[in-house]
Parts: sequence; C-alpha cells; structure tokens
Amino acid sequence: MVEAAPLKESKNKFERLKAEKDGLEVRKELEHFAQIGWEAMDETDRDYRLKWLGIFYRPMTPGLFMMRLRMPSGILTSGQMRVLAEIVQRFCNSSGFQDQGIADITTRQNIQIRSIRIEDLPEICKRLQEAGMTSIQSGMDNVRNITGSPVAGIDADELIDTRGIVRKVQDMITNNGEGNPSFTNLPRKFNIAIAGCRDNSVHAEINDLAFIPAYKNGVIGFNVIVGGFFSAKACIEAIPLNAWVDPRDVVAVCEAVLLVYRNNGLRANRQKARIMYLIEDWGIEKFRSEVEKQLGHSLQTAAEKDEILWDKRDHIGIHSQKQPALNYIGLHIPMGRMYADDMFDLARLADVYGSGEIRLTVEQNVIIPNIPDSRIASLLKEPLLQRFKVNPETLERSLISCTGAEFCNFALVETKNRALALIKELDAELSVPSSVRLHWTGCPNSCAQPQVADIGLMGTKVRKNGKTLEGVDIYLGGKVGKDAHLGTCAIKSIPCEDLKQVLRDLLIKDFGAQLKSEAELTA
Ligand code: SRM
Ligand code: SF4
Repeated sequence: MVEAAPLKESKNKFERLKAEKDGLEVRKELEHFAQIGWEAMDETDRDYRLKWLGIFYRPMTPGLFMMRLRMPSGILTSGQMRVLAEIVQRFCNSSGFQDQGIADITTRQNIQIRSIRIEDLPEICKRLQEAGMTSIQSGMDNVRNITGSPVAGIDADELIDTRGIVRKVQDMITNNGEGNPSFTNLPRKFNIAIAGCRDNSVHAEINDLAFIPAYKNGVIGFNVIVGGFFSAKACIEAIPLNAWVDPRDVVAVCEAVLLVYRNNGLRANRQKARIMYLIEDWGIEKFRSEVEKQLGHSLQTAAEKDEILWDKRDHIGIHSQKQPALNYIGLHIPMGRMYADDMFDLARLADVYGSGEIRLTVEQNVIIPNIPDSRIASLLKEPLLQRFKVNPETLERSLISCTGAEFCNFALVETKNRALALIKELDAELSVPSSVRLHWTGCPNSCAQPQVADIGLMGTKVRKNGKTLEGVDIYLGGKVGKDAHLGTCAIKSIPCEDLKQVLRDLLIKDFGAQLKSEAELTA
C-alpha cells in the first residue's frame, strides 16, 4: 500500500474534515452509529464521512440513507442481484416513506439502493461482503465506479476484453474492497473509464482518466486521455496525454496518475480541484513527465490513431455474441429504476436463460448475456419483458435521467417521473425515424450528462407570469461514439409546463419526427 499524502493546510471545509479524520475511519464505528441512531451521530461523520463507505445522508429523507455500490464494468452475478433484492425488500421499505424499496441503476453502470436506516447498516454491509460486493470509496473525494464495455468478452467485434483490467484497477484503488487510505484523500472525485470496443460505450471523453483501444506496432493497447469532467462551473472534454499503454500497465498508470493528482492537485478551491485544473496549471507536458517520474519509467507516445470507429450502440434488443449460438439481450429499464420483485425476476431470468450473469449499462439498462439461440423465444414470453422491453418506443428507449428532486437536495426539478410521463406522451403522438438520446439532469452538476445527449435537459428555475417555476435549459449537439464531442446549451429557461410543445417542435424540425396522424396519411 502507498503511504497517504501529507495533509496540507487549507481553509477549505472539506480539506479540514479530511485532515481531522480519514473517511474510512467510520467503518469501525458502524455498530456504534447503529446503536445511537442517526440523530445522535456527529454531523460530519453522518453527512460526509459515511460517503467513504458509499453511504449518503439524504436531507430530503432525513434518517433514510442511500447506498452507492461499486460494480466494476457494471457486472454482477444473479446471486449478487438476489442478495441486493433481499436487502431492498427487507431493509429499504421499512420506513413508510415509500411503498417499495428502490434500487436505481446509475449513469456509471452501478446500483444505488435507497431508504436505509442506520440501524440496519451493519447487517447490510455484512450481507454485501459475504456476497463479494462493496460500496467502499464510492462517494466524496474518491474514485467512482470504474466503467468498461458492458459487452466485454461477448462482443464479436471487440478489440480487447477489459473486464479483468477494470477489476484489477478497482482492487488496487480499494485494496480488494478492504479500503485503501492511499486514495481516500484525493482533492476531489475522480472518474476512470476503460473502453475495449469500437463504439466508446463508456463516454471516455467525460472521464478524468480514460483508456481508448489503439494499436501500436501491431499490439492492442490503449491511448490515454485525461482531464474530462462536468461540474456546475465547467464541462470539459478529456485531452490526449500522448501516451500509449500496454494492457499490462493500465493498473500502474492509473496508480501513478492518481498519486500525482493526490500529491499535487489543487485543493484550496473545491470548484477548481478536479485534475484538469492541475493539468491546465502545469501544462500537459509537465503533467505527463510527472506521471512518468511517478511510474519510474517513460511512457510510450500515443498510437497515431485509436480504434473508436463506430457510433455508440445502446445494446437494447437481441444480439449475437462472439460465442457461437449464444446471444445477449438488452432490456430497457425505464429510468433505471428497479424494485425488489424486478431484481429477483432479473436474477431468475439470468439463471434460467443465461449463465447467471447480469450487466448494467451507462444508459441505466440491463444486459443478460449467454442465452442460447434455442432459449430466446421462451425468454421473450416472460412477463417481466412487458415492462423491461427489448423493443421500447423510440424516445423512451434512449431516455436517461438522474435522481432529481425526489431524493437529491441539489435538484432544481423533479426528473425521473416527469421525464417518463412526458416522453410517453411524445412517443404516443410522434413517429420518430431513429433514436434520439434524451438526457434529463436535475441541476448543473450534470449527473445525467446532458452534454453527451442529442437533446439534453438541465433543470433550472424560471420566471413566468411573476411566478418561479421548474424549468429546463436545453442542450443540443452532443455526439457520442466516434468523434465524440460535447453539446452546448442552445435554448434557455423553458418552463416544464411548456416543454412538451418545445420538444415536439424540436423533434419535428431537427430529428425528422412526424405527427403520427400525418405519418399514417403519408404511409
Ligand atoms: Fe453525480 C453529486 C447522483 C453520476 C457529477 N451525484 C451527486 C450527488 C451525490 C449529490 C447528492 O449528495 O445528492 C447525487 C446523489 C443523488 C442520489 O440520491 O442519487 C449524485 N451522480 C449521481 C448518479 C446516481 C446519477 C444517476 O441517477 O445515475 C450517478 C452515480 C454514478 C455512480 O454510480 O457513481 C452520478 N455525477 C455523475 C456524473 C456522470 C458520470 O460520472 O459519467 C457526473 C458528471 C461527470 C463528472 O463527475 O465529471 C456527476 N455529481 C456530479 C457533481 C459535479 C462534480 C464536480 O466536479 O463539481 C456532483 C456535486 C459534487 O460532487 O459536489 C455530484
Ligand atoms: Fe442531483 Fe443534480 Fe446530480 Fe441530478 S444532476 S442527481 S439533481 S446533483
């Protein structure tokens, strides 16, 4: 294990709380917290340090916590899904706050479960550990879930199977899930993505550190990009490090970049603490040479071109795998939201029709791999597929949403329920020739990445007839896959009550949609 960085003096409240006590320390106190209850807890432990264990105090539902897991590449087993379902069923609906426990698939191929009481945390953590799952270091100034291709190892056209690499990077960062003080005091959050397919299914360009498949001297490895991030203040695409990395060196490069960031990242102003600000401060050449110093050897220069050659796929529907006579099926999970019964059912489907494996996508959907040709027809008759569809309506298919005002206190608008209701209405009225990626995010933090969408909607407050209402700013022009780039804000301050008309016009004008009545006439 690498020694933690010396703590520098800083007036920043977050730096102070980290200097006073490492976030991981609260692990030893869980039983104590469970005994005294959330109201008696030290507020800094409760509101901040618990996030080092992936446990989030929710001011919207005081006393009911959210837990963010880690799912490297979004992969879990049916057994793990069942354990999560049991936890959601038993512990996440005991409050009377909502009818059923909730688990949400996140925009980083991950799962968050909700409405947990502090009294139940020790038992929940025990069950997760026994099932080989962890939520450690998934919030605050830690490395978030590491994303990888959701079809790694099964995609006929993949360049490199990244599952093992992603897992090893997570194990290095979390000390195999035990917690790793070397990386618990980064200047800010940190995102890593490792792409192995031809379509950049991980949105590499919006990560602090990303690996993109590229050949050098006939060997497949990765070109490295650094510094991508979104925040309320700025949204910046990652830039090339001018480095090509052999797959065997990815873990070491991640470690070196993290140490350079940990030891040198700007900390005084939290708005300027992401790694891109250090890169801007130093210049990319100095940053690269510091990474080399940390690594103890020089980096190879980047390969001339990378292998991201396709538009991004959404993986929904039935697809042949590289293994003969096997298929993966992508199920659309509206808003990524699952209840305990859904989770039990998904686990059953994975066992009965597949190999007991389940995967999650950054579009908040589920993939069940390894289904023999002969089993597809019966799987398609399963009742769950009436809700989690293989052929959803065009607009609903590509709809993504962050948590929003239901549970997130940063939110300026309600997102998931509103987005789904509105898009269902538009799907009923419009015939849209091809998919339109719609991302709804409740505030400028951009957790649902509106800047990578065809149409991105960012919550805001607007004034209309002397009243303050929930509204959105509209982002257009985001491109994903080959030649990915960020969209920008094109239309400002649309009250949510006027949004349907605005979206309808936009879809007709820019995306070839037709009113269904007219489409039928011209058919
Ligand atoms: Fe996020 C904070 C939810 C992906 C940028 N994000 C939050 C918090 C923790 C705020 C809070 O305490 O309430 C939200 C928790 C709400 C809740 O109860 O669920 C939250 N972020 C999410 C999730 C769940 C959205 C979703 O519905 O899928 C995603 C969890 C991913 C995961 O599994 O780890 C999520 N957040 C993102 C992404 C997208 C990505 O990583 O591709 C971004 C933009 C990319 C980036 O970080 O550069 C993102 N979240 C933020 C930020 C702005 C960061 C900054 O540098 O300023 C915040 C605010 C902060 O950290 O201070 C934030
Ligand atoms: Fe909360 Fe804003 Fe992130 Fe949505 S975008 S989850 S509202 S912080």
